[in-house]
Amino acid sequence: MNRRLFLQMFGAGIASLSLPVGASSLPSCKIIGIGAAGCNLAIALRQSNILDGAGATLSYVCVDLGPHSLEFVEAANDANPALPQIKTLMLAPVRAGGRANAARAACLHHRDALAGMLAGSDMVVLLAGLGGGTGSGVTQYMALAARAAGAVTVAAVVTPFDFEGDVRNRRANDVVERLRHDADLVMAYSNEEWINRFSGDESFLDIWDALDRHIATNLHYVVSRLCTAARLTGHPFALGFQSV
Ligand SMILES: Nc1nc2c(ncn2[C@@H]2O[C@H](COP(=O)(O)OP(=O)(O)OP(=O)(O)O)[C@@H](O)[C@H]2O)c(=O)[nH]1
Ligand SMILES: [Mg+2]
Repeated sequence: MNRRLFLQMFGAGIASLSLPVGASSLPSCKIIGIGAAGCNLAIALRQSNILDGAGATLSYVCVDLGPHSLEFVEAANDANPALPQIKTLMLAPVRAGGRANAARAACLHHRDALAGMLAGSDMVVLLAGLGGGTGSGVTQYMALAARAAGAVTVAAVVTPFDFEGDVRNRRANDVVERLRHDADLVMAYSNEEWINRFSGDESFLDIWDALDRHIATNLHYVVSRLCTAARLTGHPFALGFQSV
């Protein structure tokens, strides 16, 4: 992990996280993929099995405003029926089409379904690509809703390439800043910085697959540390990430 990613992962404002779980039960961890990139990340995370040993009871759900990404999720469920099934929730039969406000409005319209989805979760992991409409709008809403539900909230988000333009990049950076206030831990990964690590011989898909694996490995670290501390102490605990 390079220094910048490390700082983004464990950076300013993240002094501690607490998870109110008794010693007798495993904490419940809800993994929520949002929008196209978030659905892809959730599918990859489930496929990797990497969180299975983290010490949490896992459940997966993918949220989008239209059917397209959710159809991929259903196909991934069908392709691997032995793995935990990812539930799907379509917030509205329309696409945000780059409009984060439309995505937030859709969340308000479906607020009861979203609150029901979060109820009883000790930990919520939000996965999304920022810069478009759905990931940007829904992730902000869900961070606040997860906090209101009393869950420790981790947001693992991807920011756009430079070629996607200033509007998308500014929107993504604004959302990252807001998440730093509204979520307990923000893991922000830049597609632009990630692609610059590669020589140029690799395909786009290989590069994104590698990023999926990198995010999954980091999430395993975060979720298992939270769960181990909960198991050992049996009462609310602090992870003690230091602000830098
Ligand atoms: N790492 C990674 N990044 C992705 C992937 N798909 C999209 N992105 C990035 O995520 C950003 C958001 O894209 P989407 O996820 O398609 O957008 P959305 O959240 O569905 O929003 P709208 O469709 O605009 O409502 C893009 O600008 C890309 O930079 C993916 O599979 N992996
Ligand atoms: Mg989309």
